[in-house]
Amino acid sequence: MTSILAEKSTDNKKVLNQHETLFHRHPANPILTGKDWPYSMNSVFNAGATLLPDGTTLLLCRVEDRRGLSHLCVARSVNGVDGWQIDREPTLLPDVERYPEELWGIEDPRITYVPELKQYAIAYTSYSRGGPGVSLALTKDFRDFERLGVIMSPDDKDAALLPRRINGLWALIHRPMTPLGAHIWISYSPDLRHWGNHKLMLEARRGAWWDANKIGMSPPPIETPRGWLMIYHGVRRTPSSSIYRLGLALFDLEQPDKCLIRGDSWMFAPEAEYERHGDVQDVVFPCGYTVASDGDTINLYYGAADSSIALAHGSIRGLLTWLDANGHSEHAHDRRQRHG
Ligand code: BMA
Repeated sequence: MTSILAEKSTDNKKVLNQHETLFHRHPANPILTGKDWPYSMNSVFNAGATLLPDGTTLLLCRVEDRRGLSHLCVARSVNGVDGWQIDREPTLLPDVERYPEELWGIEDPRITYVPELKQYAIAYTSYSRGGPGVSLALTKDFRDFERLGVIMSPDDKDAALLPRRINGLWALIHRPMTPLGAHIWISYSPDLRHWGNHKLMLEARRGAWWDANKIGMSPPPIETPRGWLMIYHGVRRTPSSSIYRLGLALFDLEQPDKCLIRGDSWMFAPEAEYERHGDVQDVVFPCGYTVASDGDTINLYYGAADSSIALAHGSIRGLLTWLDANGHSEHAHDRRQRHG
């Protein structure tokens, strides 16, 4: 990990306002744009990601058409960087006849491989007349999909299934909007269809914080020996627009609503031109990652300014070390919120 300012200083001395670079942007960024697409569309962004058994990287990309409605399209690459084979036609289109909640499109898929089912579970946003809700689909091959329909009614999004049951129940992380704000919740189900036992997992902070008022899980959480490591986005509203930045939090493995540590500052933010300017300015929005064979290197795929897909790599160990140095237990945070 390098410190940007330490790099610049001649004697390499640590300076006070240094910050660490946890994710390094790939020099080929953005790695996928609308120009790469084999059919007419507006933009491509916010892709779910997974590694197939043969090592191929698969991205399930959100493609927005020229009406403004989104569908999903698969892109495959041997090295996860270039040489993308993009499906010639949309892979998963809204099916409004049977799933009217998909009326205004399907967006922002998060992929989880579920060993017990030997299938991939895709949690995605279905944009209904009543607002965005969470839908679930299962697939073995990203060609045929079994839809389970809406599992969290609007207004709810930013969802992913955990890869295994917790105490016998499936667990879904999601972000319902409530009158108290946009916070991250976790819910449980015996059968992936009926959901309950809803628990608040992580609250948006308040006031001037970078993650005040509106947060959401970004890619599915990363399972580490120390807990579920979550990359989440915080939305800072400014007088002119919003800034989507990324932070980190760690949750108990067997009781995932229990937050162990939450980072104070953001750790990744729009800086590059393709992140700052596009259809929606100042957005970095990862929906997926792959982990390299060393078990530590994480390749984060993120939508940039709602206009392209970019890649950055980091180290899972590095993220945990940063969290130890730059985070607090939620207990301490609650105390500060009350008194601060
Ligand atoms: C969020 C989601 C994302 C989008 C982001 C910025 O609410 O809808 O799909 O990338 O806004 O527009």
